[in-house]
Amino acid sequence: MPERPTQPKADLATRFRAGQVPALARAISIAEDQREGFEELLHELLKAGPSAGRVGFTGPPGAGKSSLLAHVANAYRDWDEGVGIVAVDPTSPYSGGALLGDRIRMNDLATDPGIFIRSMASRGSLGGLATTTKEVLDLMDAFGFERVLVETVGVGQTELEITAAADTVIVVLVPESGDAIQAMKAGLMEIADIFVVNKADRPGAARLAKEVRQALHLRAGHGMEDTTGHHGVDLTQVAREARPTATPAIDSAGWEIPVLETNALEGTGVEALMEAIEKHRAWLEQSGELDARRRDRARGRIRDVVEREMRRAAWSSTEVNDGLTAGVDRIAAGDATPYSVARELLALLLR
Ligand SMILES: Nc1nc2c(ncn2[C@@H]2O[C@H](COP(=O)(O)OP(=O)(O)O)[C@@H](O)[C@H]2O)c(=O)[nH]1
Ligand SMILES: [Mg+2]
Repeated sequence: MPERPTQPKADLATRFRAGQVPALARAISIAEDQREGFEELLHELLKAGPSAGRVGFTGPPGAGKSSLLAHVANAYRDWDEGVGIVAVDPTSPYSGGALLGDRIRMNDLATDPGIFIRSMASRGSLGGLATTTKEVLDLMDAFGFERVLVETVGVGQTELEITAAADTVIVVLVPESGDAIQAMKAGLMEIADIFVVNKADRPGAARLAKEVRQALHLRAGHGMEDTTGHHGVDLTQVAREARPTATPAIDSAGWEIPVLETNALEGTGVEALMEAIEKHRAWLEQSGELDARRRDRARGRIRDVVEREMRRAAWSSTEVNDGLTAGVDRIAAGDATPYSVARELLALLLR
């Protein structure tokens, strides 16, 4: 049987740059499976650096993240912008356009070539879900989508880490999800650029919005007294000068966090949400915060890749594996401990 011709990498990169969606899908698969040469490929494809507006949606399960995301995606499509979507929430029914059916044109989303949706498996990712998901976001960005949207369930460290790969983080809460204190405990207050209290049609929405505002004010009041911002500037002073009388919910970089109410079934409040996202984008660019966030992300990514490579280098080395086997015997014989064996193996690796 003739051998199936293998696609040379340069070719994939060329097709990717030409905007061919199958090439994006293939690049994502290669990154997800960490196939031979995937880092070479990522290097090649990600040279241009980030340029998309990245928006993250997080919050408890059932809050309406997918529903809101679909509205936002539709709005961008109306502006004729390309949209990449990454869903880490395994319950998000994006495939097949099932989400809310025709009510918000999710069917259009599933067949629209200006939209690319990828669901990430929440388990069993080879490189760690967070790192791989960030790579998928980067690929969608590099592919040329103007907007890249990501949805995660705001519960664990992994999800929070993924959310931090967005420029604008929207935390979606609902009356059922508990009070503002719970959101603070879950670390959601720290990462939110915009708060949305969804299911505004349900009782308790207005009260929750009020609680969130109060919690933000409290944090702004206490948390900012003696903190300095990212750039060593006393932002308390900056914030005071900018708004001498108000006590707004300003975060440590000087952004006033809006708390919005929406009804994702009806689409109520979605317009205000779009405005808030655009306003945040403009603020990110003007304040230098976008640059600061991208630098932070680059730093994190370098660490991720170094750690992943070190792990791979360690456990793919015959010498290290032999040392591991021998070490287990020596521990069993009472001649060593895991610490002494680990030190020897590290010495082998770092010599
Ligand atoms: N009553 C009401 N239901 C909503 C609203 N937004 C979403 N839902 C419903 O809540 C459920 C969960 O929505 P979904 O977007 O999947 O939430 P996710 O888990 O956060 O992505 C679905 O049945 C939606 O139809 C809303 O504003 N009001
Ligand atoms: Mg969802």
